[in-house]
Formats: sequence, C-alpha cells, structure tokens
Amino acid sequence: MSVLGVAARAAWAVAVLVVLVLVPVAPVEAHTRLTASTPADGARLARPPAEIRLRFSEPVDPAVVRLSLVDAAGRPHRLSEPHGLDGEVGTTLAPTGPAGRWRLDYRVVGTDGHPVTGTLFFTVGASSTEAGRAAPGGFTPGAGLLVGAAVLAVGGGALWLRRAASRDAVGS
Ligand SMILES: [Cu+2]
Repeated sequence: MSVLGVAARAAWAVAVLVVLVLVPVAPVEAHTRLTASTPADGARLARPPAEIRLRFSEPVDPAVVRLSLVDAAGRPHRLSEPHGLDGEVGTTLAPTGPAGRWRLDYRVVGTDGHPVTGTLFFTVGASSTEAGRAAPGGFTPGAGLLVGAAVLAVGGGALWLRRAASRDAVGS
C-alpha cells in the first residue's frame, strides 16, 4: 500500500474514532441542567457555607425543589425552605459542622416537566480527609476523560499523517 493510502486509512480511522468518542458526550436532549453552584462542586472551604445556591440552565419551580445536605460525619444538615427565581435556587443553613467532605443532593423539575437530580461535593476545612472524589456524582470527570482521549486521538493522527506526508515527500 502506498504511503498516501496508509495516510488515508489512518485519517479515516481517526475520524471514526473521534465520532465514536465524542458523540456519546453530547446530550441527547436539552434537559435542564446545573450550570453553576456556590459552593462549586469540589470546592474546598475554610468553614461550612451559610448559603447554598444552584444555578440551572432554565427556570425551575422552587416549590418542588428538593435539597439534602449531609455533613462529613454523615449527618443530615438542616436547610431552609428552598427559594428560587428563574433558574436559581438557594437555601440557607447554619454554618457549623465537622470538617471533611460534605454531600449535597438536589432534585428539581425543569420547564419540560422532567425531574433532574444530581450530587455535588465540597470539602470543609484543610483536613486530609480527601476521600476519593470518584463516587456517585462523578460523571463530569468521565466526560473530561473522553474529550481528552479524543484530543489525543486527533493530535496523534495529525502527527502520524504529517510524518507519513514528510516520508512521502522524501521518497518522491
Ligand atoms: Cu427534560
């Protein structure tokens, strides 16, 4: 097979790989999703927050918002009745509690009527209780890995093609 033939095959393989890797990352439907939060997922705080705010990609009904916060000792933390405006939901809490990893679970209903649930974690204090962050809510790092793999595939393919092309140039 000629060098160009090999290059074409490689380009095709890279294209197929990119499609396979990237397509599952794209959302199937545009459901409501969390776009930002305070504290942010994975944040490290000196002390427990006095307020938690979640921002969603579209308006959510505050009347059916459910939030549950579990402190680093595994105890549920009391939250105020969620209040909201448009896509933002907030709750207040007593800023006390143990150091370590806290977990917030949320459930909201978007304008399309679909419930949306999720989990985020934040760490209180400079403690070494950095328990693995890989648990339930960790779909974002997975998507990041997929994108990383795609970038590597494209980069590697491009490099390979450039080498093949330069070999071809030398050979002709
Ligand atoms: Cu939906």
